[in-house]
Amino acid sequence: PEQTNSCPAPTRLAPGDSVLAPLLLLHPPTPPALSSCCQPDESSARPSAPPTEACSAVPEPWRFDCYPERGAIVSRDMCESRNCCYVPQHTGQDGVPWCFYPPDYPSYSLDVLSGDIMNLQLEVFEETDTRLHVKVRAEYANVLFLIPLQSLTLRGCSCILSNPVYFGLFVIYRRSALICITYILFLNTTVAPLFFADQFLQLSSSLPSQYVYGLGEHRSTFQHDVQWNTLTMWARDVPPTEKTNLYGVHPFYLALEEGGHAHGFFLLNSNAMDVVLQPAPAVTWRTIGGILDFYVFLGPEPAAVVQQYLEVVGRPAMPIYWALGYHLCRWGYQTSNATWEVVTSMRNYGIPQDVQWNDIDYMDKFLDFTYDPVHFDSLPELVKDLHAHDQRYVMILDPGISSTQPQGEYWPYDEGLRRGVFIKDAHGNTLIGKVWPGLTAYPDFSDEATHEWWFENLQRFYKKVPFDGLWIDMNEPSNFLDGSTNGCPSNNIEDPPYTPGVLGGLLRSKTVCASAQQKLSSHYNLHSLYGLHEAKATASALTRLLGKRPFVISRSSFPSQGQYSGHWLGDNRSQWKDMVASIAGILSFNVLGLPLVGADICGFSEQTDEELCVRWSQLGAFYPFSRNHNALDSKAQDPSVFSPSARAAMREALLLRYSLYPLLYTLFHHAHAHGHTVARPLFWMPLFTFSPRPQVPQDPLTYGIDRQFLWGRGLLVTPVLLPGADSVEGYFPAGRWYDYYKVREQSPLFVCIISLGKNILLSAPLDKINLHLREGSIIPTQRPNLTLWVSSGQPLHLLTALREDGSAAGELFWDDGESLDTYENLQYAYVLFTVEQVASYITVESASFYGVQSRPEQVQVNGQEAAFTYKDNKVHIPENK
Ligand code: MIG
Repeated sequence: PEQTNSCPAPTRLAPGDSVLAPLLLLHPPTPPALSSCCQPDESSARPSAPPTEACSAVPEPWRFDCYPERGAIVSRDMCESRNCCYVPQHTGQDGVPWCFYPPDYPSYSLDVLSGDIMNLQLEVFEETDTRLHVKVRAEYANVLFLIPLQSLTLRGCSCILSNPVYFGLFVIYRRSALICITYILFLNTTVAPLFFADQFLQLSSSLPSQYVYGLGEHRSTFQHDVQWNTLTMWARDVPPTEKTNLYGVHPFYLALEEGGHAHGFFLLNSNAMDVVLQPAPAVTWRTIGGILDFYVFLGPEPAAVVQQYLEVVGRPAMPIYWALGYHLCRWGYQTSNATWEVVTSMRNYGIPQDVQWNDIDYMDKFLDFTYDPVHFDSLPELVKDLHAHDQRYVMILDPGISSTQPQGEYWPYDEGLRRGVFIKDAHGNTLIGKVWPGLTAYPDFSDEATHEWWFENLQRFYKKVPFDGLWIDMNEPSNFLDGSTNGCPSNNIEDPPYTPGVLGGLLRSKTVCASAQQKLSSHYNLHSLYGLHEAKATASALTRLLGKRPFVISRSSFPSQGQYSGHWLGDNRSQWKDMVASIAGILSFNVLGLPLVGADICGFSEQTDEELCVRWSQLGAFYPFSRNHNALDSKAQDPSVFSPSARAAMREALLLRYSLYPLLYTLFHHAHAHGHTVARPLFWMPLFTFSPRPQVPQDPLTYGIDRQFLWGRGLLVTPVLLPGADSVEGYFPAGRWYDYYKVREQSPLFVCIISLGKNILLSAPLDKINLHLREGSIIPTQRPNLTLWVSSGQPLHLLTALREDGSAAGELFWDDGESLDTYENLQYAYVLFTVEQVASYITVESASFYGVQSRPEQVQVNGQEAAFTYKDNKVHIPENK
């Protein structure tokens, strides 16, 4: 308690204050005895095992793993040498640790640890009414790597804790003040010991429920499993596999509480880590570097949690309009003419396509910034032709720069070497790995000088091939070797005392050495930031080059990525289960601030089949980022290769997407301007600006749904995810849901489902994806075209789904679709639509518009030129006989 004197009292609330507020307590539960963990030198004093009865009394869900080393077969001796409880489990009880911390953890030790830190500095900032920021670090330690992130510090306190005191840390309650005040515990870090050593930092906390989301990048259901589930984070090139670290790292979760309130937790840490979920429910963060720097977001609505998170890491960029069109890609086009043929047959069949892509096939010997002069000789003309049809061209770039070209013949390497832009090994020599072009050096994107070099490379290549956007792959960074051609040194960085459960067992597995040196820090700290730094360099180069919003799609990602790029979910397979998993992936990345996300439509590896590809194209038409992509040896799967009926179904789905573009674009605006999500789970409730009460999810049956999703608040997508089906069951939360097609056709027949919250069987023939409009929404649509080219000025059409009381609302954000910062520079139109009452007929007789700066050349009503008057900045359209 003495140590907490400089901290402010728990947040004071004014009487009758209905704002939910945190209560922060610094809370050492019982004065703990000095542990051997604090005294690593006194290892001669053999610790004593905790009493057996006390150990057995710890409920299984609450056993916190004291021997997390993967694959370790833990004996009693090993366990008790850490002063932990040893209770072996019967087989079949998977996951319950045999070796766990004793209930009051009076003492424990982790024998493999060195560099235990004795004095810690704890800083607690109440940065906003809904955001706490806590930093625990070594006192006066400024040598540690800190991830630079901007955020505003409003109020705070700082205190020094010495080791015996930092066992507990704190608990956070939510004050719930309806009739009488209750406190709901939602975070309690006193449930297990806290560790703070050089290469081992661990914090556990209880969770308020098993409803936990986020924690990317993983192949899992949207709601994470809390049955002893370890989610390891360390950027890795591997086809999406369950329980495996994947391409991106996002140590942020959103959790629901009793009653539907939500909070978020973000550990700002880039080191390899395990995040363990267990059925208590509880979470353990176990990282091997940096500091414990975390944020707690108080919601209380799920949407507000994401908003609050994005205030810290940055909101997603506003995409250029064509990013929302249909993208076609494959690995293995062989030639530019073969690529061109696909584009042509798509046009001939009248199937929408905005963007054509090329994979590494286009490169000369797989060298970045070159194209194959033989097989891709017509590439510049293809790009010209695309532009002439209002279409765009995107090509892949890998980070690996060939280091074996004859001197003077490959500028990217020669110049890169001259400027020192490549990652160095522990001895300061250029680190050499191996990727597609053979031996390669890796640009160090943590260095601004590398950004300039990258830009100049792009500028030179652009003169040959005027691309429109870039696809950055292999940026974990991926390496066909482990470490480098020279291996890696053996030391604590390469082989830390504790290695999280990374695939391959070693940090250097299929990447560069952890001990490699980058400008900002060692690769050990920067590894998972590689994709973020590359995306930043790429987006800024594109902006300089084209003067428009940059289009970048990145495989690896880290918090704040959305500011620079979108993401695709990597090397999935042409299987139904991969299609199912894509929805969870898309929902997760929306929560993580990367709404521009999609999976490879029809599947990447393996062979797709027509039915799967039709169903996938229907679902993919509702991915925020919609791209069909295929692996090298798989047979063609673009819409043009299928039977007339399959082709027609795919075309229909894409036309549907294109007709919904005004809605999709508006949703991206809200993501960019306000931190909203684009694709949402069914439990998400809208944030109403003037709502008196928080809109919290009320229907627990929706909490686990990830086979359906929403676009915005109003459009429900219910895809078929099984072969041979002509119907699909979907869940309809309470309210009215209007069949989209019947609304569109202005069908006089029954169009709406009035649900009390139930599963409903829907007809779903192969040419149809079910769509429903939630009551109260107005969505702007447009007549679809084969591209999204904004200036084509397709007419808009509003679809309105009234509530029972006759009200509905919606909006449209519209601008030129490509200029930078139109929102920030006020170069946009924002239109709100509202309907207040039921009326069978509304005839607008006349209309007046005030504040029109100059006399318009023409005014149209329902597409017809109309008579009007203009006077005193007022346009008046008189009654039209
Ligand atoms: O080692 O560029 O995830 O989309 O087609 C494989 C070839 C490299 C992996 C990407 C995939 C791409 C492929 N790339």
